[in-house]
Amino acid sequence: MLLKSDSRDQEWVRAFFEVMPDLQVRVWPDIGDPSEINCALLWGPPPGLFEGLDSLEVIFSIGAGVDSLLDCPGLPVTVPIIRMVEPELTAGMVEFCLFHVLRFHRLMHRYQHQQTERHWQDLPQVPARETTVGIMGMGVLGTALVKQLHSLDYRVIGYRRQEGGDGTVEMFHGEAQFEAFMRQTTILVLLLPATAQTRHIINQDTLGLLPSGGYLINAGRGELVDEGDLLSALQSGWLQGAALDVFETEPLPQESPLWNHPNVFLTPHVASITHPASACRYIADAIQDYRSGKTWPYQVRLNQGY
Ligand code: NDP
Ligand code: OXD
Repeated sequence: MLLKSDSRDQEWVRAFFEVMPDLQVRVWPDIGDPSEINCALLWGPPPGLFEGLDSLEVIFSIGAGVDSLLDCPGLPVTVPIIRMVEPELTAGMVEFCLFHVLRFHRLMHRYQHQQTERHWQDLPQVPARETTVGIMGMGVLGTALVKQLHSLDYRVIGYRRQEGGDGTVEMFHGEAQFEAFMRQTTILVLLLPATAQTRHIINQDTLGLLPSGGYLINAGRGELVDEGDLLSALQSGWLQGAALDVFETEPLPQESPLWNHPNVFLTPHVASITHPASACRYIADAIQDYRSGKTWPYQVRLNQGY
């Protein structure tokens, strides 16, 4: 196993040892003979990493998102790429989104300003069932979030490319239903991957479809949102607030006006992280299943915008 990690090399090596004690883990860049390597677990691979990996059979992504992997020059396109799906990563993302949904719905951002000004004024308490949370990106993370939002009685709607869904949530699909989805959404949650189709999917025009006074939570990727358009929508008051974990440029540049906006809450791409212990169990199970004839789980569909 070739490991190029997210700066937690030793934690990953220990986790692999617990789950697959016989596995030889070679930590980038000290990888020995590249032709002996048949699996890789990667986050942000540098150009040149794939050189000489002639026996590579599968690539696991440390992250749920595979955009940085797909952008890496020399990526072997015939080798299966497997997305990370593990319970702690999912739980962390659900917590992050839930926290911000509750913050906005219960107007905590406004009470926070009142506290700064030492002046209280009661604000309306709108029942959760009268607040519509719209989720774009109804995959592993979006679907897990729906369950928790429902348990708190929120009205949840979802948007995807094609018709489908498990029937637990009202779904909108395709370009034709996008406007209807946006017009009904009070709190928009982005859990989409960064692809050619999703770049700047949130812009002046699409923000204009939200009802006035809405909110945005972006935990997907920075590329999804045109930050200039987002700022205009916040400054005009069309959007009342935003919680952003991901940005067009990361780390967020010092000069970005987002830092100082009173109703914008920023975190440095930490909405959720992959936990090595459960991730290694996922990888071990996937390898074992594959060897016994099953297909790889969560394989990236390169030709479908994945
Ligand atoms: P999935 O692949 O399971 O879900 C993504 C969903 O997005 C798919 O179900 C797909 O649905 C939908 N989708 C893709 N393109 C479009 C489009 N053009 N329009 C509408 N829907 C689209 O991924 P995960 O749920 O596991 O993760 C989602 C993203 O969250 C990751 O790609 C990553 O960018 C981000 N992430 C961020 C983290 C952070 O810390 N900030 C941590 C983990 C993940 P369909 O095919 O039905 O259209
Ligand atoms: C991921 C991430 O994609 O942390 O998992 O961004």
